Amino acid sequence: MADIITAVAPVNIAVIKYWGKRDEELILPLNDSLSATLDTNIMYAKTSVCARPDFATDEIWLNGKKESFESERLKNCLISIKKKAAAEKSVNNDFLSWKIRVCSENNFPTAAGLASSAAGYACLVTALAKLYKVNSDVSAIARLGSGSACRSIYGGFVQWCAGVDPQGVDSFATQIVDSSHWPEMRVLILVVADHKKKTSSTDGMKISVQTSELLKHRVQHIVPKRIDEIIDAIYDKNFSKFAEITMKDSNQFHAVCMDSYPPFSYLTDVSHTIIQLIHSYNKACGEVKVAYTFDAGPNACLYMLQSEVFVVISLLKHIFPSSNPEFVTGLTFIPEVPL
Ligand code: 2P0
Repeated sequence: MADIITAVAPVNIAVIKYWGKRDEELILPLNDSLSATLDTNIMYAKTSVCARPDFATDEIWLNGKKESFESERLKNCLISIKKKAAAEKSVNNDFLSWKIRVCSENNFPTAAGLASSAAGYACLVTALAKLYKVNSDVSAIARLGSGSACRSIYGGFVQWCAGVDPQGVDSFATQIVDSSHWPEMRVLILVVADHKKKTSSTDGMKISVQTSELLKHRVQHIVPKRIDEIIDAIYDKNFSKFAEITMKDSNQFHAVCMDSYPPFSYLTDVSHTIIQLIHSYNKACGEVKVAYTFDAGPNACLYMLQSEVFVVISLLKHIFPSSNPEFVTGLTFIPEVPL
């Protein structure tokens, strides 16, 4: 019997956003980005892989549905892992020539701006690395599946360095601190909508790179400074500084979407209500206690310290009475609140 290898990978939520590529094929970004990887207790991808000599073709099932293996991104990940395994001589050549079966599922809405491709490709590459016994860094290979996936390879706070090399040899993820550095940090996910988004991240980025002057300014003059500042805030556990940078970067990313031509928007009225609510809450507290950030979708991710969780959830239940928060305890618990 051939071994079935299973891996689990969490989503990551960027506080300095990746938006825009300098190379579409190699998935090389225009700017560094930085995120926190969430615990695997609620939102994760799970992938099983298996290689056998009697499989005629490579096959993949996503969330129970058979999909084509003809995606360039998928093939690039498999080829790159096999190349690494061959270079490391970690398995024999016969094993490398066998076809594989992949079965992957997410336990959260796919393509609704909840970093599903990040968790999915990080998980696939981790499972393949285990299958082929690759021990070195595989974040650059996860990047070939989906840019943000490289950050889900590591836990804690993770930076994806854009790099300068045209072939991307210096474009990979590194851990800034592990999750034990700031154990009081929490993320609350507010599910505003779970339907598929109209403009995919990949398409949206292309439009922004071609048309947005604000994106050019952001890449050259804003992000490098913000990366340094947020790393200092993380090292110092300075929540209000961390939160201010996080919110400003989310706002600038969505401003870039509106500055693109034709413009597109991922935020809904509910998203905007959440933004105003958090600013009102912070003002009432007299200091910044909660940060919002939105990816390519309307769902809000709120960063806060453990001490704020109870009161913030109470406030959300008051403002959005139909919401039904789920509480899950753990080191970094992530209550999911459908609004
Ligand atoms: C991020 N996003 O840093 C940003 C913020 C969305 C908004 O990374 O084309 O799915 O596969 O590299 O990784 C979403 O982009 O795009 C993303 P591809 P990806 O998390």
